[in-house]
Amino acid sequence: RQLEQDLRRAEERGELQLLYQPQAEVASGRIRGFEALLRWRHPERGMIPPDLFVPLAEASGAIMPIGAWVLRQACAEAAAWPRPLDIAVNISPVQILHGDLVALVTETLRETGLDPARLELEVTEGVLIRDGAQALGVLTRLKALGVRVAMDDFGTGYSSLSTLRAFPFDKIKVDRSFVRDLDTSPEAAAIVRAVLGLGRGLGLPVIAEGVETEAQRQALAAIDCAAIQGYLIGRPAPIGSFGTALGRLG
Ligand code: G
Ligand code: G
Ligand code: MN
Ligand code: NA
Repeated sequence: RQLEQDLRRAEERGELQLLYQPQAEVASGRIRGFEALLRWRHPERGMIPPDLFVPLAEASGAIMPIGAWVLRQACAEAAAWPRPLDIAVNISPVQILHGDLVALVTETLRETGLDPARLELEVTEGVLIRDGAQALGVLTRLKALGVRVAMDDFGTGYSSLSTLRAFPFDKIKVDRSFVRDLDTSPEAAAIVRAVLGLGRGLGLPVIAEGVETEAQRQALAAIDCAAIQGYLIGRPAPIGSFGTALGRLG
């Protein structure tokens, strides 16, 4: 309860922070973009992970101002990068079902001057199941703005295949649970291969999340997975720590 009240004021007190995690091409190692990941530095409790406070914020409605802050902050920072790399932002189902996300994105792109083609919105499939018609309308209008939509945590939901067919996604992010077991479990490897085949068939790029080891990277390269994200490439960190990569690569 106290945490919920603190959360309402976290944004105006400057306690929210975005970390960035690089996304890279497998073959060249070249960084192509970053995913923005939200952190809350609570004055007494220290760093509170999003797994803990995002659900709270969704239940209380605080996710609306917080989500708006995340989008604005990520777009404003990306617009100032020396290279026009992609920026991926996680969107809560609550923002899709209860807010005017299309107006928010429109306004944020206008205010920050970010090229819409650089912005990728990450959506999990729960929202699509809860209210498919509303979600389809929002995603379609978002895409009309020129931004891309990625399906996050792919493979963990109930209806991934039909969801992919029914909604206008631009990218598939393979959940890290499959990547974790890639070099030890033939079943996990078969699933990742199947997702890559699905992506090829649908014309959608696939990125593997949670790549932690060189063995996993090589296993992915061997099955023609083109893009990866994970601790092997870089942990989520303040954008300043990628200064060289930002200036040198892209
Ligand atoms: O950064 P970390 O790996 O701890 O993220 C844990 C979870 O929190 C992930 O599911 C991630 O998608 C989610 N998350 C991180 N940042 C944001 C954000 O800005 N908005 C929303 N809605 N979820 C986020
Ligand atoms: O659900 P989403 O994909 O947005 O979640 C991203 C989360 O995954 C973040 O909390 C991030 O810190 C975490 N993450 C990113 N890379 C790795 C990794 O290589 N291993 C593990 N275990 N977690 C990772
Ligand atoms: Mn994500
Ligand atoms: Na994920």
